[in-house]
Amino acid sequence: MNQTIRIIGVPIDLGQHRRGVNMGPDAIRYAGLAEHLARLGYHVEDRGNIHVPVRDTVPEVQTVAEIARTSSACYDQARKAIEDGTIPIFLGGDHTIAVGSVGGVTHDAPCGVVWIDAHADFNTPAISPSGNVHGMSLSILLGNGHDALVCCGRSGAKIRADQVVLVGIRDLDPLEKEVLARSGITTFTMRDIDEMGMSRVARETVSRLSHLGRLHVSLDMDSLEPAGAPGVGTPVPGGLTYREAHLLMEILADSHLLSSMDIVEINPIMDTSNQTATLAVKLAVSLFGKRIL
Ligand code: B3U
Ligand code: MN
Ligand code: MN
Repeated sequence: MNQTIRIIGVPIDLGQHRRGVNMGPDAIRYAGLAEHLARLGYHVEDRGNIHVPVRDTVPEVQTVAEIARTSSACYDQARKAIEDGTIPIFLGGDHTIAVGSVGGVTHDAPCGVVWIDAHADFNTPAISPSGNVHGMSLSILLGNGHDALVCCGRSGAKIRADQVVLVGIRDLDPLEKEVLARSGITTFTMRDIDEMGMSRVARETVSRLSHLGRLHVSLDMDSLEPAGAPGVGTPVPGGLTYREAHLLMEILADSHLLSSMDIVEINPIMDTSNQTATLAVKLAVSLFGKRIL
């Protein structure tokens, strides 16, 4: 029987201040995600979007509570998707969606998390210069941050430091850098990728996580070089090339351990001709097994 991929949209833009990232799920659908995955032989079901309030209707003081509410709905859907034996793909929205997606997919069993991002998203309210929650998601998943978010779905940490590998980082805040260095998380910065090459970085990523039996890929599109992926809220120069990103996906695919994915931070307002969502779809197709030969 064909495997089922379940698409779940989470149009949240409450984790940061730029408008537009709420349109990410439709931009990715418009770029043909379901059709391309179906062509690979998957049964694809689109569950539509989780309800997220329009940001203009949310007073600043309510922001964390509304992110928590969305995260909790996302957690339930993620848990159900795994229980149902499907491979969920969560379409952001900003990176706060990972609080619910990674939380929910690890409800019954741990999994390895490959966090591909220009940023580490390892701030806490005490150290974040911006206060933006999308810069705190990974820290929340490790049990540190706003209580309402740390307690999403089930209380406390959802993953341990040795269950995450960060790939592509190049823009960290000063205190975030210190906390990350002490955390024990395996990191591959852009410098590491330049020096080691993506092939080695990707293979080491798999070898550090494969004992967990399955992998969640959390793909922040700002990990890519902005020239090829301009449609993101916070572009950072010096990112992954088209070829490096594809090679990473292909080597992750070779592990046959992929069980879920996030595609986040696409901002169609900043994009031209939907090229960032189109690239995201191509990367998902590489991740879910399209082989050249
Ligand atoms: N580290 C900064 C910037 C940032 C994090 N994630 C994104 N941008 N996308 C912050 O606001 O925490
Ligand atoms: Mn991120
Ligand atoms: Mn980022």
